Amino acid sequence: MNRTFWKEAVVYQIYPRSFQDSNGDGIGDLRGIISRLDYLHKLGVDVVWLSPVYKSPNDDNGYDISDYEDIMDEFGTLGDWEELLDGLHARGIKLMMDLVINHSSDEHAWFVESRSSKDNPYRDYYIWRPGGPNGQLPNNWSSIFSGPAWELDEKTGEYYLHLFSRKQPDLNWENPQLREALYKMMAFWLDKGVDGLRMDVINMISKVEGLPSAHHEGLAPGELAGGGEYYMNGPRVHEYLQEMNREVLSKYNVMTVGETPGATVEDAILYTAEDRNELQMVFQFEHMDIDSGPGGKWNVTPWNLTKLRDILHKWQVGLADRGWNSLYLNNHDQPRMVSRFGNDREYRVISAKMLATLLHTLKGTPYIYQGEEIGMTNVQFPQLEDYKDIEIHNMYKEKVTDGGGDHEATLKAIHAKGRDNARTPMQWDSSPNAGFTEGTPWLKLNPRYEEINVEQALADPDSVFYYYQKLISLRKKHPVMVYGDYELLLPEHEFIYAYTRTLEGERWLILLNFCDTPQTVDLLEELNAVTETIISNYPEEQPAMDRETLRPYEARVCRLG
Ligand code: TEU
Ligand code: CA
Repeated sequence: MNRTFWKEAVVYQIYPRSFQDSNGDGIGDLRGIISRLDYLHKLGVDVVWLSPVYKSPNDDNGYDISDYEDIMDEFGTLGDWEELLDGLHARGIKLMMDLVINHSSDEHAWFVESRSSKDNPYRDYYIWRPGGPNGQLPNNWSSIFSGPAWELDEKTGEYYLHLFSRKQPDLNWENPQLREALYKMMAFWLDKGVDGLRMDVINMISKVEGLPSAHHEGLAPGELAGGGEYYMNGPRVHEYLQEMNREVLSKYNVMTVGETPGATVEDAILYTAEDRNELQMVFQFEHMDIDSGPGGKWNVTPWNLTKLRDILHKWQVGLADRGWNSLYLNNHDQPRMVSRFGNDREYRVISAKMLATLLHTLKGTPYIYQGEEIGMTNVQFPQLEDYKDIEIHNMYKEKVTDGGGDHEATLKAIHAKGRDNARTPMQWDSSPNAGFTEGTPWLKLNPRYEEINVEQALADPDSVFYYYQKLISLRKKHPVMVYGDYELLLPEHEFIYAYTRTLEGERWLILLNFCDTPQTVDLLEELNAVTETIISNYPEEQPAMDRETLRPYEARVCRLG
Protein backbone atom coordinates (compact mmCIF):
# COMPACT_ATOMS: atom_id res chain seq x y z
CA MET A 1 0.00 0.00 0.00
CA ASN A 2 1.47 3.35 -1.07
CA ARG A 3 2.18 5.86 1.67
CA THR A 4 0.72 9.25 0.85
CA PHE A 5 -0.28 12.47 2.53
CA TRP A 6 -4.01 12.04 2.22
CA LYS A 7 -3.96 8.76 4.10
CA GLU A 8 -2.03 10.33 6.95
CA ALA A 9 -4.12 13.50 7.09
CA VAL A 10 -6.88 14.50 9.50
CA VAL A 11 -9.56 16.66 7.88
CA TYR A 12 -11.68 19.29 9.63
CA GLN A 13 -14.97 20.28 8.01
CA ILE A 14 -16.17 23.87 8.26
CA TYR A 15 -19.78 24.79 7.55
CA PRO A 16 -19.08 28.47 6.90
CA ARG A 17 -22.56 29.75 7.61
CA SER A 18 -22.32 28.48 11.18
CA PHE A 19 -18.64 28.83 12.07
CA GLN A 20 -17.90 32.48 12.87
CA ASP A 21 -19.62 35.71 11.92
CA SER A 22 -17.30 38.71 11.58
CA ASN A 23 -19.66 41.57 10.74
CA GLY A 24 -22.73 41.10 12.92
CA ASP A 25 -25.19 40.03 10.21
CA GLY A 26 -25.70 36.70 11.98
CA ILE A 27 -24.14 34.66 9.17
CA GLY A 28 -20.72 33.07 9.42
CA ASP A 29 -18.25 34.27 6.81
CA LEU A 30 -14.72 33.95 5.43
CA ARG A 31 -13.26 36.69 7.61
CA GLY A 32 -14.74 34.87 10.57
CA ILE A 33 -12.91 31.70 9.57
CA ILE A 34 -9.69 33.68 9.08
CA SER A 35 -10.00 34.92 12.67
CA ARG A 36 -10.12 31.32 13.93
CA LEU A 37 -7.19 29.81 12.06
CA ASP A 38 -4.97 29.66 15.13
CA TYR A 39 -7.62 27.53 16.79
CA LEU A 40 -7.52 25.00 13.94
CA HIS A 41 -3.74 25.06 14.03
CA LYS A 42 -3.79 24.35 17.75
CA LEU A 43 -6.07 21.37 17.18
CA GLY A 44 -3.49 20.11 14.70
CA VAL A 45 -5.61 19.27 11.66
CA ASP A 46 -3.92 18.91 8.27
CA VAL A 47 -6.76 19.82 5.92
CA VAL A 48 -9.82 22.05 6.08
CA TRP A 49 -12.81 21.02 3.99
CA LEU A 50 -14.93 24.07 3.38
CA SER A 51 -18.60 23.48 2.59
CA PRO A 52 -19.65 25.58 -0.44
CA VAL A 53 -18.80 29.29 -0.41
CA TYR A 54 -19.74 30.05 -4.02
CA LYS A 55 -22.45 32.46 -5.16
CA SER A 56 -25.80 31.02 -4.24
CA PRO A 57 -29.39 32.02 -3.54
CA ASN A 58 -29.11 29.68 -0.54
CA ASP A 59 -32.10 27.50 -1.12
CA ASP A 60 -29.90 24.69 0.25
CA ASN A 61 -27.25 26.79 2.03
CA GLY A 62 -24.76 27.00 -0.81
CA TYR A 63 -25.32 23.53 -2.28
CA ASP A 64 -27.26 25.40 -4.97
CA ILE A 65 -24.59 27.32 -6.87
CA SER A 66 -25.42 30.21 -9.18
CA ASP A 67 -21.80 31.11 -10.02
CA TYR A 68 -19.04 28.54 -9.57
CA GLU A 69 -16.25 31.08 -9.92
CA ASP A 70 -17.20 33.68 -7.35
CA ILE A 71 -17.89 33.91 -3.63
CA MET A 72 -21.33 34.21 -2.00
CA ASP A 73 -22.05 37.83 -1.01
CA GLU A 74 -22.75 36.95 2.64
CA PHE A 75 -19.43 35.11 2.94
CA GLY A 76 -17.15 37.81 1.50
CA THR A 77 -15.07 38.25 -1.63
CA LEU A 78 -12.54 36.35 -3.69
CA GLY A 79 -9.95 38.53 -1.97
CA ASP A 80 -11.09 37.23 1.43
CA TRP A 81 -10.92 33.71 0.07
CA GLU A 82 -7.32 34.24 -1.13
CA GLU A 83 -6.45 35.49 2.31
CA LEU A 84 -8.04 32.44 3.89
CA LEU A 85 -6.06 30.15 1.59
CA ASP A 86 -2.82 31.97 2.43
CA GLY A 87 -3.62 31.89 6.13
CA LEU A 88 -4.18 28.14 6.02
CA HIS A 89 -1.06 27.51 3.98
CA ALA A 90 1.00 29.69 6.33
CA ARG A 91 0.00 27.27 9.08
CA GLY A 92 0.70 24.17 7.03
CA ILE A 93 -3.00 23.41 6.54
CA LYS A 94 -4.39 22.43 3.15
CA LEU A 95 -7.70 23.58 1.74
CA MET A 96 -10.30 21.21 0.33
CA MET A 97 -13.19 22.90 -1.49
CA ASP A 98 -16.67 21.48 -1.97
CA LEU A 99 -17.48 20.65 -5.57
CA VAL A 100 -21.20 20.50 -6.31
CA ILE A 101 -21.52 19.37 -9.90
CA ASN A 102 -24.44 16.97 -9.96
CA HIS A 103 -26.66 20.04 -10.07
CA SER A 104 -26.46 23.82 -10.06
CA SER A 105 -28.84 26.51 -8.88
CA ASP A 106 -31.78 27.36 -11.13
CA GLU A 107 -30.31 30.86 -10.96
CA HIS A 108 -27.07 29.79 -12.64
CA ALA A 109 -26.61 31.53 -16.01
CA TRP A 110 -26.55 28.09 -17.70
CA PHE A 111 -30.00 27.24 -16.40
CA VAL A 112 -31.40 30.69 -17.17
CA GLU A 113 -30.28 30.11 -20.76
CA SER A 114 -31.36 26.48 -20.75
CA ARG A 115 -34.94 27.19 -19.73
CA SER A 116 -35.31 30.13 -22.14
CA SER A 117 -36.08 27.99 -25.21
CA LYS A 118 -35.91 24.44 -26.52
CA ASP A 119 -33.24 25.31 -29.04
CA ASN A 120 -31.02 27.36 -26.77
CA PRO A 121 -27.40 26.10 -26.93
CA TYR A 122 -27.55 25.45 -23.16
CA ARG A 123 -30.81 23.50 -23.31
CA ASP A 124 -28.96 20.22 -23.13
CA TYR A 125 -26.87 21.25 -20.09
CA TYR A 126 -29.84 20.07 -17.99
CA ILE A 127 -32.23 17.15 -18.16
CA TRP A 128 -35.50 18.14 -19.88
CA ARG A 129 -38.39 15.82 -20.70
CA PRO A 130 -41.93 16.31 -21.93
CA GLY A 131 -44.79 15.19 -19.67
CA GLY A 132 -47.26 12.46 -20.59
CA PRO A 133 -50.37 13.11 -22.71
CA ASN A 134 -52.55 13.45 -19.61
CA GLY A 135 -50.17 15.73 -17.79
CA GLN A 136 -48.22 12.88 -16.19
CA LEU A 137 -44.72 13.45 -14.91
CA PRO A 138 -41.86 12.12 -17.10
CA ASN A 139 -41.29 9.35 -14.52
CA ASN A 140 -42.20 8.48 -10.94
CA TRP A 141 -38.96 9.44 -9.19
CA SER A 142 -39.27 11.40 -5.98
CA SER A 143 -36.92 14.16 -4.97
CA ILE A 144 -34.58 13.46 -2.02
CA PHE A 145 -36.14 16.61 -0.54
CA SER A 146 -39.75 15.31 -0.89
CA GLY A 147 -42.25 15.58 -3.73
CA PRO A 148 -41.59 14.71 -7.37
CA ALA A 149 -38.11 15.02 -8.88
CA TRP A 150 -39.62 16.93 -11.81
CA GLU A 151 -40.69 20.53 -12.16
CA LEU A 152 -42.77 21.84 -15.02
CA ASP A 153 -41.32 24.93 -16.65
CA GLU A 154 -44.17 26.97 -18.15
CA LYS A 155 -42.04 28.73 -20.73
CA THR A 156 -41.33 25.64 -22.82
CA GLY A 157 -43.90 23.29 -21.35
CA GLU A 158 -41.29 20.68 -20.39
CA TYR A 159 -40.14 19.29 -17.09
CA TYR A 160 -36.61 19.43 -15.70
CA LEU A 161 -35.12 16.85 -13.34
CA HIS A 162 -34.08 17.86 -9.82
CA LEU A 163 -33.01 15.08 -7.48
CA PHE A 164 -32.84 17.67 -4.68
CA SER A 165 -34.83 20.91 -4.40
CA ARG A 166 -36.60 22.42 -7.40
CA LYS A 167 -33.97 25.15 -7.24
CA GLN A 168 -31.26 22.50 -7.84
CA PRO A 169 -31.73 21.28 -11.43
CA ASP A 170 -29.55 18.27 -12.30
CA LEU A 171 -26.81 18.87 -14.83
CA ASN A 172 -26.76 16.64 -17.89
CA TRP A 173 -23.43 14.82 -17.78
CA GLU A 174 -24.23 13.11 -21.09
CA ASN A 175 -23.35 16.42 -22.71
CA PRO A 176 -19.59 16.65 -23.42
CA GLN A 177 -19.64 20.47 -23.50
CA LEU A 178 -21.11 20.54 -20.01
CA ARG A 179 -18.40 18.20 -18.76
CA GLU A 180 -15.71 20.32 -20.36
CA ALA A 181 -17.14 23.47 -18.78
CA LEU A 182 -17.06 21.80 -15.37
CA TYR A 183 -13.47 20.63 -15.81
CA LYS A 184 -12.48 24.18 -16.78
CA MET A 185 -14.14 25.49 -13.65
CA MET A 186 -12.29 22.92 -11.53
CA ALA A 187 -8.99 24.04 -13.08
CA PHE A 188 -9.89 27.64 -12.20
CA TRP A 189 -9.80 26.73 -8.50
CA LEU A 190 -6.93 24.27 -8.66
CA ASP A 191 -4.82 26.90 -10.42
CA LYS A 192 -5.46 29.18 -7.46
CA GLY A 193 -3.86 26.64 -5.16
CA VAL A 194 -6.77 24.56 -3.87
CA ASP A 195 -5.39 21.31 -2.45
CA GLY A 196 -8.43 19.09 -2.37
CA LEU A 197 -11.99 18.52 -3.56
CA ARG A 198 -14.95 16.97 -1.78
CA MET A 199 -17.41 16.00 -4.49
CA ASP A 200 -21.07 16.33 -3.60
CA VAL A 201 -23.23 13.30 -4.54
CA ILE A 202 -20.72 12.48 -7.24
CA ASN A 203 -22.18 8.98 -7.66
CA MET A 204 -25.44 10.47 -8.98
CA ILE A 205 -24.06 12.14 -12.11
CA SER A 206 -24.88 9.27 -14.47
CA LYS A 207 -28.53 8.35 -14.90
CA VAL A 208 -29.77 5.18 -16.56
CA GLU A 209 -30.72 5.84 -20.15
CA GLY A 210 -34.39 6.51 -20.70
CA LEU A 211 -34.84 7.47 -17.04
CA PRO A 212 -37.15 4.51 -16.34
CA SER A 213 -39.79 4.71 -13.64
CA ALA A 214 -39.13 2.71 -10.51
CA HIS A 215 -41.22 -0.43 -10.02
CA HIS A 216 -41.88 -1.70 -6.54
CA GLU A 217 -44.32 -4.25 -5.23
CA GLY A 218 -47.54 -2.53 -4.24
CA LEU A 219 -46.80 0.81 -5.88
CA ALA A 220 -50.05 2.58 -6.76
CA PRO A 221 -50.37 4.22 -10.18
CA GLY A 222 -49.12 7.79 -9.99
CA GLU A 223 -47.35 7.11 -6.67
CA LEU A 224 -43.79 8.36 -6.38
CA ALA A 225 -40.86 6.01 -5.74
CA GLY A 226 -37.22 6.67 -4.87
CA GLY A 227 -35.65 5.78 -8.19
CA GLY A 228 -32.16 5.69 -6.69
CA GLU A 229 -31.35 2.47 -8.52
CA TYR A 230 -31.51 4.49 -11.76
CA TYR A 231 -29.17 7.30 -10.77
CA MET A 232 -26.85 6.09 -8.00
CA ASN A 233 -23.60 4.54 -9.28
CA GLY A 234 -25.08 4.75 -12.77
CA PRO A 235 -23.80 3.22 -16.01
CA ARG A 236 -21.30 5.92 -17.02
CA VAL A 237 -20.15 7.22 -13.64
CA HIS A 238 -16.75 5.52 -13.76
CA GLU A 239 -16.17 6.63 -17.31
CA TYR A 240 -16.90 10.23 -16.27
CA LEU A 241 -14.66 10.08 -13.22
CA GLN A 242 -11.81 8.61 -15.23
CA GLU A 243 -12.24 11.34 -17.80
CA MET A 244 -12.28 13.98 -15.05
CA ASN A 245 -9.14 12.46 -13.62
CA ARG A 246 -7.40 12.48 -16.99
CA GLU A 247 -8.54 15.98 -17.93
CA VAL A 248 -8.07 17.74 -14.58
CA LEU A 249 -7.17 15.86 -11.41
CA SER A 250 -4.06 14.13 -12.75
CA LYS A 251 -2.56 17.51 -13.61
CA TYR A 252 -2.54 18.63 -10.00
CA ASN A 253 -1.56 17.26 -6.65
CA VAL A 254 -5.07 17.08 -5.28
CA MET A 255 -6.80 15.21 -2.49
CA THR A 256 -10.23 13.86 -3.43
CA VAL A 257 -13.20 12.41 -1.60
CA GLY A 258 -16.51 11.59 -3.23
CA GLU A 259 -19.81 11.70 -1.39
CA THR A 260 -21.57 8.50 -2.45
CA PRO A 261 -24.90 7.67 -0.79
CA GLY A 262 -25.94 4.12 -1.56
CA ALA A 263 -22.46 2.95 -2.57
CA THR A 264 -21.57 -0.62 -1.61
CA VAL A 265 -18.08 -1.86 -0.77
CA GLU A 266 -17.86 -3.13 -4.36
CA ASP A 267 -18.78 0.30 -5.71
CA ALA A 268 -16.27 1.96 -3.40
CA ILE A 269 -13.46 -0.28 -4.66
CA LEU A 270 -14.28 0.84 -8.19
CA TYR A 271 -14.20 4.50 -7.11
CA THR A 272 -11.05 4.34 -5.01
CA ALA A 273 -8.72 1.54 -6.16
CA GLU A 274 -5.47 3.33 -6.91
CA ASP A 275 -4.94 1.73 -10.30
CA ARG A 276 -8.34 2.95 -11.56
CA ASN A 277 -7.53 6.67 -11.37
CA GLU A 278 -10.88 7.92 -10.15
CA LEU A 279 -11.04 9.16 -6.54
CA GLN A 280 -8.96 8.59 -3.43
CA MET A 281 -11.80 7.82 -1.04
CA VAL A 282 -15.56 8.08 -0.67
CA PHE A 283 -18.04 8.83 2.09
CA GLN A 284 -20.14 5.71 2.35
CA PHE A 285 -23.57 5.95 4.02
CA GLU A 286 -24.37 2.50 5.37
CA HIS A 287 -23.63 3.44 8.97
CA MET A 288 -25.59 6.69 8.55
CA ASP A 289 -28.68 4.69 7.55
CA ILE A 290 -28.39 2.45 10.60
CA ASP A 291 -31.30 4.07 12.48
CA SER A 292 -33.62 4.51 9.48
CA GLY A 293 -36.56 2.18 9.05
CA PRO A 294 -38.66 1.48 5.95
CA GLY A 295 -39.55 4.75 4.24
CA GLY A 296 -36.28 6.42 5.06
CA LYS A 297 -34.45 8.59 7.53
CA TRP A 298 -37.48 10.07 9.30
CA ASN A 299 -38.68 6.65 10.39
CA VAL A 300 -36.26 6.60 13.31
CA THR A 301 -35.46 3.09 14.49
CA PRO A 302 -33.09 1.91 17.21
CA TRP A 303 -29.52 0.96 16.33
CA ASN A 304 -27.14 -1.23 18.26
CA LEU A 305 -23.41 -1.84 18.36
CA THR A 306 -23.71 -5.17 16.57
CA LYS A 307 -25.22 -3.43 13.55
CA LEU A 308 -22.73 -0.57 13.62
CA ARG A 309 -19.74 -2.87 14.06
CA ASP A 310 -20.92 -5.21 11.28
CA ILE A 311 -21.02 -2.26 8.87
CA LEU A 312 -17.73 -0.68 9.88
CA HIS A 313 -16.01 -4.08 9.96
CA LYS A 314 -17.28 -4.94 6.51
CA TRP A 315 -15.84 -1.68 5.15
CA GLN A 316 -12.54 -2.12 7.01
CA VAL A 317 -12.05 -5.58 5.55
CA GLY A 318 -13.53 -4.74 2.16
CA LEU A 319 -11.23 -1.81 1.47
CA ALA A 320 -8.18 -3.21 3.23
CA ASP A 321 -6.19 -4.02 0.12
CA ARG A 322 -7.98 -2.08 -2.58
CA GLY A 323 -9.32 1.38 -1.91
CA TRP A 324 -9.30 3.56 1.18
CA ASN A 325 -11.91 4.45 3.81
CA SER A 326 -12.99 7.86 5.00
CA LEU A 327 -13.99 7.81 8.65
CA TYR A 328 -16.84 9.96 9.90
CA LEU A 329 -19.77 9.78 12.28
CA ASN A 330 -21.31 13.15 11.53
CA ASN A 331 -21.19 16.12 9.17
CA HIS A 332 -23.46 19.03 8.15
CA ASP A 333 -26.18 16.58 7.02
CA GLN A 334 -26.23 14.33 10.07
CA PRO A 335 -27.14 14.58 13.74
CA ARG A 336 -24.34 15.14 16.22
CA MET A 337 -22.41 11.92 16.84
CA VAL A 338 -22.31 12.16 20.63
CA SER A 339 -26.11 12.43 20.73
CA ARG A 340 -26.62 9.66 18.21
CA PHE A 341 -23.95 7.09 19.04
CA GLY A 342 -22.83 8.14 22.51
CA ASN A 343 -24.53 9.67 25.52
CA ASP A 344 -24.92 13.44 25.49
CA ARG A 345 -25.95 13.66 29.16
CA GLU A 346 -23.95 12.08 31.99
CA TYR A 347 -21.26 10.62 29.71
CA ARG A 348 -21.02 13.42 27.16
CA VAL A 349 -17.28 14.00 27.49
CA ILE A 350 -16.33 10.36 28.00
CA SER A 351 -18.48 9.04 25.15
CA ALA A 352 -17.39 11.82 22.75
CA LYS A 353 -13.79 10.74 23.41
CA MET A 354 -14.67 7.08 22.95
CA LEU A 355 -16.20 7.80 19.54
CA ALA A 356 -13.18 9.94 18.64
CA THR A 357 -10.97 6.98 19.50
CA LEU A 358 -12.92 4.84 17.06
CA LEU A 359 -12.63 7.42 14.27
CA HIS A 360 -8.89 7.87 14.73
CA THR A 361 -7.92 4.23 15.18
CA LEU A 362 -9.84 2.55 12.40
CA LYS A 363 -8.04 2.36 9.09
CA GLY A 364 -8.85 5.35 6.87
CA THR A 365 -8.77 9.13 6.89
CA PRO A 366 -10.65 10.75 9.81
CA TYR A 367 -12.99 13.68 9.20
CA ILE A 368 -13.91 15.96 12.11
CA TYR A 369 -17.03 18.09 11.77
CA GLN A 370 -16.87 21.53 13.42
CA GLY A 371 -17.89 21.36 17.07
CA GLU A 372 -17.34 17.61 17.27
CA GLU A 373 -13.97 18.37 18.90
CA ILE A 374 -15.74 20.02 21.85
CA GLY A 375 -18.53 17.45 22.04
CA MET A 376 -21.37 19.58 20.65
CA THR A 377 -24.81 17.95 20.91
CA ASN A 378 -28.15 17.81 19.10
CA VAL A 379 -30.84 20.45 19.73
CA GLN A 380 -34.54 20.04 20.39
CA PHE A 381 -36.15 23.27 19.20
CA PRO A 382 -39.82 23.40 20.22
CA GLN A 383 -41.17 25.12 17.08
CA LEU A 384 -40.98 24.08 13.46
CA GLU A 385 -40.20 27.74 12.68
CA ASP A 386 -36.96 27.47 14.65
CA TYR A 387 -35.65 25.18 11.89
CA LYS A 388 -34.25 26.53 8.62
CA ASP A 389 -33.34 23.44 6.60
CA ILE A 390 -35.24 22.97 3.35
CA GLU A 391 -35.20 19.19 3.79
CA ILE A 392 -37.00 19.53 7.13
CA HIS A 393 -39.60 21.98 5.85
CA ASN A 394 -40.36 20.04 2.68
CA MET A 395 -40.71 16.81 4.64
CA TYR A 396 -42.97 18.45 7.24
CA LYS A 397 -45.22 19.89 4.54
CA GLU A 398 -45.50 16.52 2.82
CA LYS A 399 -46.06 14.52 5.99
CA VAL A 400 -48.03 16.87 8.25
CA THR A 401 -49.41 19.92 6.41
CA ASP A 402 -50.49 18.00 3.31
CA GLY A 403 -50.43 14.43 4.59
CA GLY A 404 -52.26 14.90 7.89
CA GLY A 405 -49.45 13.25 9.90
CA ASP A 406 -48.79 13.85 13.57
CA HIS A 407 -47.01 17.09 14.45
CA GLU A 408 -45.43 15.88 17.70
CA ALA A 409 -44.10 12.65 16.22
CA THR A 410 -42.65 14.52 13.25
CA LEU A 411 -41.00 17.10 15.50
CA LYS A 412 -39.50 14.23 17.47
CA ALA A 413 -38.04 12.77 14.28
CA ILE A 414 -36.61 16.20 13.45
CA HIS A 415 -35.01 16.32 16.89
CA ALA A 416 -33.35 12.98 16.22
CA LYS A 417 -32.38 13.30 12.58
CA GLY A 418 -32.76 16.89 11.33
CA ARG A 419 -29.74 18.36 9.58
CA ASP A 420 -30.02 21.56 11.63
CA ASN A 421 -28.71 19.55 14.60
CA ALA A 422 -25.31 19.95 13.02
CA ARG A 423 -25.84 23.48 11.77
CA THR A 424 -26.46 25.42 14.97
CA PRO A 425 -23.68 27.99 15.31
CA MET A 426 -20.27 27.01 16.63
CA GLN A 427 -20.04 27.53 20.37
CA TRP A 428 -16.95 29.62 21.09
CA ASP A 429 -17.64 30.90 24.60
CA SER A 430 -20.41 31.49 27.15
CA SER A 431 -21.19 35.09 26.15
CA PRO A 432 -24.52 35.86 24.40
CA ASN A 433 -24.71 33.89 21.14
CA ALA A 434 -21.61 31.98 22.18
CA GLY A 435 -19.24 34.44 20.51
CA PHE A 436 -20.56 33.35 17.12
CA THR A 437 -22.17 36.69 16.26
CA GLU A 438 -22.92 40.09 17.70
CA GLY A 439 -26.14 40.15 15.70
CA THR A 440 -29.05 37.75 15.43
CA PRO A 441 -27.83 34.29 14.41
CA TRP A 442 -29.40 32.90 11.20
CA LEU A 443 -30.19 29.70 13.14
CA LYS A 444 -30.67 29.63 16.90
CA LEU A 445 -27.85 28.46 19.11
CA ASN A 446 -27.95 25.25 21.03
CA PRO A 447 -28.95 26.43 24.54
CA ARG A 448 -26.23 24.23 26.02
CA TYR A 449 -23.55 26.66 24.80
CA GLU A 450 -22.99 28.07 28.28
CA GLU A 451 -21.72 24.67 29.35
CA ILE A 452 -20.25 23.40 26.05
CA ASN A 453 -17.93 25.85 24.31
CA VAL A 454 -14.38 26.29 23.05
CA GLU A 455 -13.30 28.62 25.84
CA GLN A 456 -14.34 26.05 28.45
CA ALA A 457 -12.67 23.23 26.51
CA LEU A 458 -9.38 25.09 26.19
CA ALA A 459 -9.35 25.77 29.93
CA ASP A 460 -9.91 22.13 30.89
CA PRO A 461 -6.98 19.72 30.37
CA ASP A 462 -9.44 16.78 30.36
CA SER A 463 -11.64 18.27 27.65
CA VAL A 464 -12.72 16.58 24.46
CA PHE A 465 -10.61 19.16 22.59
CA TYR A 466 -7.31 18.08 24.11
CA TYR A 467 -8.20 14.44 23.52
CA TYR A 468 -8.62 15.15 19.80
CA GLN A 469 -5.40 17.12 19.82
CA LYS A 470 -3.63 14.11 21.33
CA LEU A 471 -5.16 11.63 18.87
CA ILE A 472 -4.07 13.82 15.97
CA SER A 473 -0.53 14.14 17.27
CA LEU A 474 -0.33 10.38 17.90
CA ARG A 475 -1.22 9.81 14.26
CA LYS A 476 1.81 11.87 13.26
CA LYS A 477 4.14 9.72 15.37
CA HIS A 478 2.75 6.25 14.80
CA PRO A 479 2.37 4.96 11.25
CA VAL A 480 0.50 1.97 12.69
CA MET A 481 -2.53 4.25 13.15
CA VAL A 482 -2.55 4.98 9.43
CA TYR A 483 -1.21 1.88 7.75
CA GLY A 484 -1.63 -0.89 10.30
CA ASP A 485 -3.73 -3.93 9.35
CA TYR A 486 -7.08 -4.09 11.09
CA GLU A 487 -8.26 -7.25 12.82
CA LEU A 488 -11.51 -7.71 14.74
CA LEU A 489 -11.65 -9.26 18.21
CA LEU A 490 -14.70 -10.29 20.27
CA PRO A 491 -16.93 -10.38 17.18
CA GLU A 492 -19.96 -11.41 19.23
CA HIS A 493 -19.77 -8.92 22.09
CA GLU A 494 -22.95 -6.92 22.50
CA PHE A 495 -21.32 -3.71 23.74
CA ILE A 496 -17.57 -3.82 23.12
CA TYR A 497 -15.89 -3.06 19.83
CA ALA A 498 -12.37 -4.50 20.06
CA TYR A 499 -9.72 -4.74 17.37
CA THR A 500 -6.00 -4.64 16.72
CA ARG A 501 -3.91 -2.65 14.28
CA THR A 502 -0.59 -4.15 13.26
CA LEU A 503 2.31 -2.77 11.26
CA GLU A 504 5.78 -4.24 11.00
CA GLY A 505 5.91 -5.76 14.48
CA GLU A 506 4.04 -2.86 16.11
CA ARG A 507 0.69 -4.11 17.44
CA TRP A 508 -2.01 -1.99 19.08
CA LEU A 509 -5.12 -3.15 20.89
CA ILE A 510 -8.20 -0.91 20.81
CA LEU A 511 -11.04 -1.49 23.27
CA LEU A 512 -14.25 0.55 23.10
CA ASN A 513 -17.24 0.19 25.38
CA PHE A 514 -20.41 1.44 23.69
CA CYS A 515 -22.66 1.32 26.74
CA ASP A 516 -23.26 3.04 30.05
CA THR A 517 -22.50 0.03 32.24
CA PRO A 518 -19.15 -1.66 32.96
CA GLN A 519 -18.27 -4.51 30.61
CA THR A 520 -15.83 -7.39 30.97
CA VAL A 521 -13.20 -7.85 28.30
CA ASP A 522 -12.60 -11.52 27.73
CA LEU A 523 -9.18 -11.23 26.06
CA LEU A 524 -6.71 -12.68 28.50
CA GLU A 525 -3.92 -13.26 26.02
CA GLU A 526 -4.03 -9.72 24.65
CA LEU A 527 -4.43 -8.11 28.07
CA ASN A 528 -1.39 -10.06 29.29
CA ALA A 529 0.59 -8.71 26.36
CA VAL A 530 -0.15 -5.03 27.08
CA THR A 531 3.06 -3.11 27.62
CA GLU A 532 1.72 0.43 27.61
CA THR A 533 -1.51 2.41 27.45
CA ILE A 534 -1.13 4.88 24.60
CA ILE A 535 -4.32 6.84 25.25
CA SER A 536 -7.51 6.36 27.22
CA ASN A 537 -10.55 8.52 27.84
CA TYR A 538 -10.88 8.44 31.64
CA PRO A 539 -8.91 11.00 33.64
CA GLU A 540 -5.73 9.65 35.22
CA GLU A 541 -7.01 10.40 38.72
CA GLN A 542 -9.65 7.72 38.15
CA PRO A 543 -7.68 4.51 37.71
CA ALA A 544 -9.55 1.44 36.47
CA MET A 545 -10.76 -1.12 39.02
CA ASP A 546 -9.08 -3.92 37.10
CA ARG A 547 -7.77 -4.34 33.60
CA GLU A 548 -10.56 -6.73 32.48
CA THR A 549 -13.29 -4.18 33.14
CA LEU A 550 -14.15 -1.37 30.78
CA ARG A 551 -16.02 1.41 32.55
CA PRO A 552 -19.05 3.07 30.89
CA TYR A 553 -18.01 4.30 27.42
CA GLU A 554 -14.39 3.61 28.22
CA ALA A 555 -11.86 3.61 25.38
CA ARG A 556 -8.35 2.22 25.69
CA VAL A 557 -5.59 2.05 23.15
CA CYS A 558 -2.70 -0.17 24.25
CA ARG A 559 0.58 -1.30 22.79
CA LEU A 560 1.10 -5.06 22.82
CA GLY A 561 4.55 -6.54 23.41
O1 TEU B 1 -25.98 15.49 0.44
C1 TEU B 1 -26.45 14.40 -0.28
C2 TEU B 1 -27.38 13.48 0.39
O2 TEU B 1 -27.99 12.68 -0.28
C3 TEU B 1 -27.61 13.48 1.83
O3 TEU B 1 -26.56 13.66 2.64
C4 TEU B 1 -28.76 14.35 2.16
O4 TEU B 1 -28.42 15.69 2.37
C5 TEU B 1 -29.45 13.93 3.41
O5 TEU B 1 -28.98 12.76 3.89
C6 TEU B 1 -30.88 13.83 3.10
O6 TEU B 1 -31.49 13.10 4.08
C7 TEU B 1 -25.27 16.47 -0.26
C8 TEU B 1 -24.90 17.59 0.67
O7 TEU B 1 -24.00 17.12 1.63
C9 TEU B 1 -26.14 18.19 1.23
O8 TEU B 1 -25.88 19.18 2.18
C10 TEU B 1 -26.93 18.76 0.09
O9 TEU B 1 -28.16 19.23 0.54
C11 TEU B 1 -27.16 17.75 -1.01
O10 TEU B 1 -26.01 16.99 -1.34
C12 TEU B 1 -27.54 18.45 -2.28
O11 TEU B 1 -26.46 19.16 -2.78
CA1 CA C 1 -21.32 37.67 8.50
